[in-house]
Order: sequence, then C-alpha cells, then structure tokens
Amino acid sequence: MSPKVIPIFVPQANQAPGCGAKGGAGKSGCGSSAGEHDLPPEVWAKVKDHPCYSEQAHHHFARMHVAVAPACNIQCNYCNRKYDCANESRPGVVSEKLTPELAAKKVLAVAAEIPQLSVVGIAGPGDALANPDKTFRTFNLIQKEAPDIKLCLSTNGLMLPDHVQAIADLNVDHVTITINMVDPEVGEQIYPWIYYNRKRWKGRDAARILGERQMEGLEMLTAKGILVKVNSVMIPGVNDRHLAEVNQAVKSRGAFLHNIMPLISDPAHGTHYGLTGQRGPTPQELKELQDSCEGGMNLMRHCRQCRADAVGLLGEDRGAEFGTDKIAAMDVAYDPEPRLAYREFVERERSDQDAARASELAALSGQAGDEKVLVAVTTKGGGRINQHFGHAGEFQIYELSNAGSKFVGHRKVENYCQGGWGEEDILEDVTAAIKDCAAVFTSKIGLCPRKDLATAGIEVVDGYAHEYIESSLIAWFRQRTESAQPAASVA
Ligand code: CLF
Ligand code: SF4
Repeated sequence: MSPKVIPIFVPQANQAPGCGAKGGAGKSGCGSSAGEHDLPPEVWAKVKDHPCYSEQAHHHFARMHVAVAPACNIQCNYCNRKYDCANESRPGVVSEKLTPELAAKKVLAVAAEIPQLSVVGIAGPGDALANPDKTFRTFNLIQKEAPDIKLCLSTNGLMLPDHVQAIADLNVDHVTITINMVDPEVGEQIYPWIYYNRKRWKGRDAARILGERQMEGLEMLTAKGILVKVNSVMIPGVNDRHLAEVNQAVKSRGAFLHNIMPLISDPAHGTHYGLTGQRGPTPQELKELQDSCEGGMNLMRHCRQCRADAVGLLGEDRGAEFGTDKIAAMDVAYDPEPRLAYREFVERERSDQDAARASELAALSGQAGDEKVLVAVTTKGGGRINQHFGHAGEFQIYELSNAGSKFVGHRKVENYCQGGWGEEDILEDVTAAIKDCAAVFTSKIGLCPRKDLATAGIEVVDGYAHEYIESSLIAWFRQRTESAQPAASVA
C-alpha cells in the first residue's frame, strides 16, 4: 500500500505569522524568553515550569529523560545507532536502557532527590514512536505514580499521525518533532532511508514521505492544542539556507517553538557526516540564522543537546547519580510536597525578578544610542549571578541594548579551577570562548584570570554577586551608556 500523501508546504514570502504563542512582532513575545505577560494564560500555565519551552524556566526547573526507546525507523546521516538519538541528544554516550517499570521507579527516585524536577521526557536512544508500547506504558505508569510531573515526547515524526490520539489521551502537552527540511531534494541529503509501511524507502521518496508525515503530525497536534517544539539540525551546505523556509512552514502550522541546533560532527562518532568531513556551524553562523528566523516565532536558544538519559537542570547532568542497579535496589515513594513547596518559592522569586527587571528597564528607557553588546554570566541556576568564575562549565550569553537584555546562547568551557589552582591552558580557552563579550559577570574571580581577561579587553564585573542576572545586566549597561555620553553642558 502506498503511504497517504499530503502536499509539502511551500512558504510564500508574505505569509502572516501563525505562531501558536503571541509571536509576531509583539514587544518581547519573541524568543523562548517570552514570559507571563507575553503569552495567553493557558499557554503560560503549560510552559512556565518547562525548562525547554521557557528560557525563564530553565534557570529554575529540571528535566529528566528515561531511555526506554531503543529502536528507530529512519536513518539520519548525523546518527550512529551505537549512540543516543542525535535529534534530541548529543551523540557520544550510550544510555542505559530501561524497562517502563524501572523508568517509572527512576522518576520517583529522582523526584525524591531533586525538587526542581518538573518534566520527564522520552527522547531515545532511538525514536519514541518507533517504540510506542514502551513509550506509552512508561508515560502511563508515570502519570499514575507521579501526576504532578509533566510528560514530554520527542520524535522524528514518521509515526506521529498514528499516535496523536494516544498522546492527547495521556495529557502529554509537549511534543518535539525534528524537522530538518520541507524539500525532499534537501531531505535526501540528510536521510538515506526510512522504514515505513513494512518497506524500506530510499532517497527522495524517503524524504518526501517523512516530510509529509511530519507536517501532518504537526497539524494534528496543534489542532488539539498540544504545544509543539520543532528541532532542526543546522548542517552547513546542506540545509542551512533552507531552514528559514522550514521555520515559515512550521510557524504557519502553529508550532510553538523552533530550536535550531548545530550539527555535532566528529569522525570518532562514526556517523556518515563525521566520516565524510561534514562540518557543523560556527557559533556565529548559528546565531545569524537564529536571528534571521526571529521576529515571527518563539525561538529556543538555550538547548544543551542533552543525553537521552539526562537528569538535572539543562546545564548540568546528574544522570550518573541514578544508575540502573542503584534504582533497582531502592525503596521509593511518591511525595509531591517538596516539589510543590519549591514551585511556590520559584513563583515568589520570579515575581521579584520581574519587578527588578521592570524597574531597571524603566530607568533605561529613553537612553540614547544604538549600541549592542554581548556579556557572559556564570550561574548555578535560580536566575542569579551565583557561580565562581573558575567553577563555570559554561557561560550564559546575553545581548544588551536599549531594549534591555536578551538571552542569546551559552558557551561550554572546561572548569578553570582545578581544586585550588588554575590551569593556564584552560584559561586561554575560556578567554577565547567569550572573546566577543564586553564583560563577564561572576560572583568571584581570582587575580590571575582577572588580569588575563582585562588584557583580552573583557571587563570583569563581580559587584553584582548573588543578585538577579537580568536586572544587574541592565543596570550595568545603563551606567556604561551614561558614562560614555558627554556630560551635559551647564549654562
Ligand atoms: Fe527532554 Fe526535549 Fe522534552 Fe526537553 S530536552 S524531550 S523538550 S524535556 Fe531540551 Fe535537551 Fe534541548 Fe531537548 S535541552 S535536547 S530541547
Ligand atoms: Fe538516529 Fe534519532 Fe535519526 Fe533515528 S531519528 S536515525 S535515532 S538521530
């Protein structure tokens, strides 16, 4: 039987924004930094505690993945089946595979240890919907045993139209589809084959069927009010110029969020792209593409390309603390109280942070000049500048302008501090990673890195230690702009 065919969408230049959220050219409604006042209340209620769907939430809330889905029904040229699904996790580490029962037990064990846990996702190590029985049994058990935790699913989309009703019945209101193309000519360079309707399809036919099923699934989900995030892997020379079209196509079908991720390509991973020398984009290329897609749709910039068994806040991975043997031997019980107390604490923190940011923005408004600068921040979470420079495994990057602050990405680095002493080679790499930033905001820093950063033209700002990130950045930017302006003449 030949598969059901629907036409692949070809965007028109003057297409109106069709984002499920406010999107469009609204004030700060663009970007996954959209907050309580930028989104309809029912959408805010769904995203406010989800670390991937809300940039604000990722400072406070943790996710975990349970690796219950080993099989896959397509081949992506950036994937090696020995590793996790690269559509929603970085390649390079094999997850411990779990039964649905052990996965549900693991969720309770992690929830007992990490009150920030708000979401459980199934993101591989193969495709969640190529393993529907395991995926849905796992969700069923979690929903029964820990009903306060949100369920999240990630898929390549091939089997999605067949499972939309089951997804809705389980109250899964966050689904990610990886969509790398809407044109089969591009798609055949990414997917050598798919397995569909008991048949292996190759080349352009495979890409056409996959694209059509993805679009059909996306439309069915958004018609049911389920929030859809679209992940796209940016592959220079293959789909980099095409992703703006993908952005238009998914936006017009009501996708909530678009996450354009860099291809991770390394010969050591044994993938087709790794072995044939296909490069990934530079951070600048990625930012340029993301900037060009912004303005009509929520754009995710805080993805960490985490593992299919990741546990913790997005910038951290505590998976090693929850090994299968340990979980199997544990006695665990459901207790939502610590998570509820934590969520109330976060509500108060957020309202304080919003007030502080609004006050600094008001002071900034009307400031002359069109300067834009990047700054780097070290943080352990909570939306505060609360990490020592030497302990940072990544920097969060913000763009500052007269419009305020905008989160634009993160840069991973090796910890400079090696237990009481600093490693000079690492410091060079750390400095290089943030060389385009005007300043680094940190809670504490030693004399040596302070000197090196100054030599590189990067100002060290430690006067806002433990303060909120965004209000501190805006205050610093305002003072910098004021001091750059000529003093008013006195009559
Ligand atoms: Fe997991 Fe994905 Fe759900 Fe998040 S991850 S299934 S939406 S709970 Fe998040 Fe990780 Fe990026 Fe994915 S940071 S790889 S976007
Ligand atoms: Fe690999 Fe995921 Fe692609 Fe399947 S969908 S081939 S597991 S990257």
